[in-house]
Amino acid sequence: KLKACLFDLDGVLVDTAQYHYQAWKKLANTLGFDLSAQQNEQLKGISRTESLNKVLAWGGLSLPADVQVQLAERKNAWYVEMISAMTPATLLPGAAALLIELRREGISIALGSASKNARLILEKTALRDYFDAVVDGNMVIRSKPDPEVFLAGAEKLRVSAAECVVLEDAAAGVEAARRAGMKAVGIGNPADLIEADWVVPDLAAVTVERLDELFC
Ligand code: G16
Ligand code: MG
Repeated sequence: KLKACLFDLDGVLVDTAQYHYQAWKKLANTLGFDLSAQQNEQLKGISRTESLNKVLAWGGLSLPADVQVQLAERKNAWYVEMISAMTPATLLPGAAALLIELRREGISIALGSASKNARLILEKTALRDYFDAVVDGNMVIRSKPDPEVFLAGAEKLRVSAAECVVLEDAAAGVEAARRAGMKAVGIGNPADLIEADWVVPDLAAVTVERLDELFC
């Protein structure tokens, strides 16, 4: 039975996946190459360092560690500038309505994000108070597709994995949910999220009743 929902942040509740893409693209462009939307798909849900490693590999670059640190910082500064302009109006369709319905129905809510900027986004969008627990990129060692972030969320909520649904836009996040033994709702294109139990275009299609049906 459904007891808890664990939300990914970027690309599920807020459209920051676009900002990540813009910032990585800008970084790639300054290094003399470009990034495709298909390549960006592979950056979703993975950590900043792992993302940089992929981007540099696509550009055929191998750079010293200190330069890599500077590049990751530069990308993050552009990204933070973009998220700093966010407001409570910048939520994705259906996000607020679903959080309100979950609270009303007594379903616990946790955040399971790979981002080290998650707290800033929650603050800017006034989302923090919806969450009974927050697990972000500062609190886990292994990033998605490792299940650590979601298992830590379930533990904080004191629910078992089998009672949880994860809402994720990234293939790596859907895989993390499956490996945690949780149901996974994919947000986005079914072709990118083949491992999900159910794929929807956005949270507007999700209700507590539909989530309950995943457990039948
Ligand atoms: C997000 C994004 C990833 C990003 C990661 C780290 O995770 O999907 O693309 O690389 O966070 O973000 P930061 O550089 O802000 O620490 P999620 O799990 O919220 O989708
Ligand atoms: Mg995401």
